[in-house]
Order: sequence, then C-alpha cells, then structure tokens
Amino acid sequence: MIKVHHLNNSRSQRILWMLEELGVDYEIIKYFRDKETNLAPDALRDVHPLGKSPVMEDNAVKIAESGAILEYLTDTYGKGKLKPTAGTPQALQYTEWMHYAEGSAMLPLLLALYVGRLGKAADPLWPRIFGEITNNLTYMNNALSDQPYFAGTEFTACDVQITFALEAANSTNALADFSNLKDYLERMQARPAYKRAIELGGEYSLGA
Ligand SMILES: N[C@@H](CCC(=O)N[C@@H](CS)C(=O)NCC(=O)O)C(=O)O
Repeated sequence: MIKVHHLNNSRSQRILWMLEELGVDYEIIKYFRDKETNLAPDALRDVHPLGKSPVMEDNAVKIAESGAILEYLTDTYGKGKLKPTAGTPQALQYTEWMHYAEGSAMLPLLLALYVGRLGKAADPLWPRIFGEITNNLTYMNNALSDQPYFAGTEFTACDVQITFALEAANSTNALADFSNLKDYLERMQARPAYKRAIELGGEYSLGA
C-alpha cells in the first residue's frame, strides 16, 4: 500500500490530490508543523535525510520531491491518464510546467516569505522580489489565455504541481490582477478529487 508522509499546510497536499484523481488506495502518515517555528518535526528526518514533506513510499520505492512523486504516480498508476501522449507538443509543455513550478515559480514567493522577516533591512530587496513575482505570474497568466490547462485542453499532473505555487501566491493576494490565474485556481479547487484530498489531509490554510 502507498504511504504518504504528509505535513499539514504543505506541498504534500499535492500528492493526496493526485492520488484522489487517480483513485488509488493509500495511507496518510501525518506530521504537524511546530506552532512557533512552522518547521517540520524531527520525525520526518527518520523518513528522509532532508526532513521535508512530501515523501512517498510504495512497497520498496521511497521517493521525495513532489514533481518526481507526481511523475512516478502517473507513470505507475495513470494508465495513460493525467499526462499528454509522449512526443506531442503538449507533452513538452507538461514537462516544462512540471519543472517550472518548483524550479522557478516558488523561488520569489519563498524569498518574499523569508525576507519579510527582516523588517526595514529588506527594503532594498523588495523591488527585485516583487518584480520577479510579477514576471512569473504574468508568464503563467498568459499561458492560460488560449487554453484551459497548463498542458493544453486536458487536466494533467502538471496542473496539480502548479496549483500549489498559485495558492502560495494567492495567500498574499498576489493573484488579484491575474484573472486567468484566479479563474483557473477556482476551477482546480472545485475538482471533487481536490476537495476530497483537503478533507483527508487536514489543516491547509493555503487553499482558503
Ligand atoms: N521541492 C520540494 C520542497 C519540499 C519542501 O520544502 N517541503 C516543505 C513543505 S511545503 C517542508 O517540508 N518544510 C518543512 C521544513 O522545512 O521544516 C518538493 O517539491 O517536494
């Protein structure tokens, strides 16, 4: 049976959502962030050296990194679903967005989170950070101007991956001027599998 090491309010919510989309049985092992530091508990270090979530086990397989987990799940359990046909232009879009979410979109959002704790000392950094957040949101918003999903006309696993970055942006109201992204996020959060995963995963204030 698949086991998901799931931390509240975290990227592992993606994995629960994906498993619900696939209709695969799984067990959730829950971990809770420290109320003061917001960090993961030490128990996650017993699961993986980085001590982060998500980590997923599937019998002998143990895998971290949400993008890698989503790809493993589509390849192993997707039966051709949730991923474009190899060799098509959509497959290339799929790969790009799958990597882009963690490789590019999250960086300025995380910088804003950390730099925000510096008070006045952060002032020289804000123009660059906000500039990059806007740059990335504009790029994503434009990608949805002529197609409903990031890899074309079908919902795929790269939408699961991107949605977390959009939720992180939305939690600071940064999507206000990006109507395609706002509409897209509403559509993602209205999916029955998304809603089931939220109920199962527990606290997830990013989705609010
Ligand atoms: N790029 C990794 C990021 C993993 C990650 O940073 N997870 C966060 C939760 S969103 C975490 O476990 N943070 C707790 C901590 O750093 O103590 C992925 O996509 O899986």
